[in-house]
Amino acid sequence: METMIAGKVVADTQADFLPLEGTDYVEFYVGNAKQAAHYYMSAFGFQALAYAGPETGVKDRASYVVRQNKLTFVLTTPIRPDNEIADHIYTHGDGVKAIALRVQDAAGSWEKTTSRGAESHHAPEIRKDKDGQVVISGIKLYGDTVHLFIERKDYNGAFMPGYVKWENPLFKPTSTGLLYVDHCVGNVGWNQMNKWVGFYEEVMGFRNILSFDDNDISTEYSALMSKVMSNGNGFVKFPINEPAEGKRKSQVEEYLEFYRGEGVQHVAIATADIVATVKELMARGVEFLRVPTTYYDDLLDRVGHIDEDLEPLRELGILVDRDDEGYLLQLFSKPVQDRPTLFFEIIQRKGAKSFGKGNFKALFEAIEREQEARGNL
Ligand code: TYF
Ligand code: FE
Repeated sequence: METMIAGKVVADTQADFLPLEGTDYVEFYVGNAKQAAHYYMSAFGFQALAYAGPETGVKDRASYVVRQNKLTFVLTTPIRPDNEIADHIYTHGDGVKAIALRVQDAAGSWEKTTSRGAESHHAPEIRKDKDGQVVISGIKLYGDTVHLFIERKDYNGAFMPGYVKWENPLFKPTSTGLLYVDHCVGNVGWNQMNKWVGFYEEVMGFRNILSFDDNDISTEYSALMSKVMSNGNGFVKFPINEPAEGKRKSQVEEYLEFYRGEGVQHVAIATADIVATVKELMARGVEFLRVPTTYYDDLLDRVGHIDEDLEPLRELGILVDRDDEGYLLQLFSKPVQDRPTLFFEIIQRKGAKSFGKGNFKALFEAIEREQEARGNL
């Protein structure tokens, strides 16, 4: 069998022992899930989907599930101080707890990964209701983050057993065109990148498709290193960043300090029309990083012909980069909570399978201006 990796045809050395169908959902632990759900609906254009909480027999938490196209977010908050969710938000603030991956066999996925060295989060658990069954298992990732394996072969309910359908016919914000998770990036500690690269290779059967060292990703001041891990079919990609020594504090160090440990740095979300999506997000109050307008002076010399008009890109601050296979457009939000931790990337791929290396310098300088304004550079 042959597989495309970063545009090159390579022979498969082994069959994919952990077939992943994509990201099932991302679960956030937050201080106020009712209000967070409202933010993702009103600002990002998600729809209400399902709810679990005291009214449905769950006594220690409330979870709101929102969905837009193939993108599903679960916003969970503790409603007591003495549980793992409360501890998580006390330490980390709002952030990503779980990246849930869709599989055909949640028990097998757990058995294979734990036998290859993953630490269990929880053994396979069958959840049933009148709409069918879902099997969930989980393994531990960097920091307090986890991967869940979700098997929902014949489940016909709103989300999964334990949740009830949740809707409000009076509040159905229009979509902003967000489609699915393109990639999720983790920030890990000093000298920890290769440990997690090894985890994805050995435990999950992923491959390292791209690497950036501190020479690629270094501004005048701070630095980081990054390796992109991809599963066999390329549906699931996890770049891993670690801080590197620079003149001043790396953005990854700032994250580690405020998140109090390793965790998810950004979730990149695909759109088919980044100009329309970003316009809509901005009009609803989502804040984005801005590069200087000089970025656009020589943009077309750098990336060649693009289908989009330059003017809206300049106006919105959208970044463009090209690789061997095509180009991509991307833009990064400011952190979505008061700690300088999690943010979102909006990405439109037009053939490119890379991550915007040509934008790193302009992007990281924009991030450093924010770090400086926070007094954290
Ligand atoms: O996912 C990526 O690799 C790109 C680039 O702190 C990037 O989005 C890498 C590190 C970072 C911000 C963006
Ligand atoms: Fe990214």
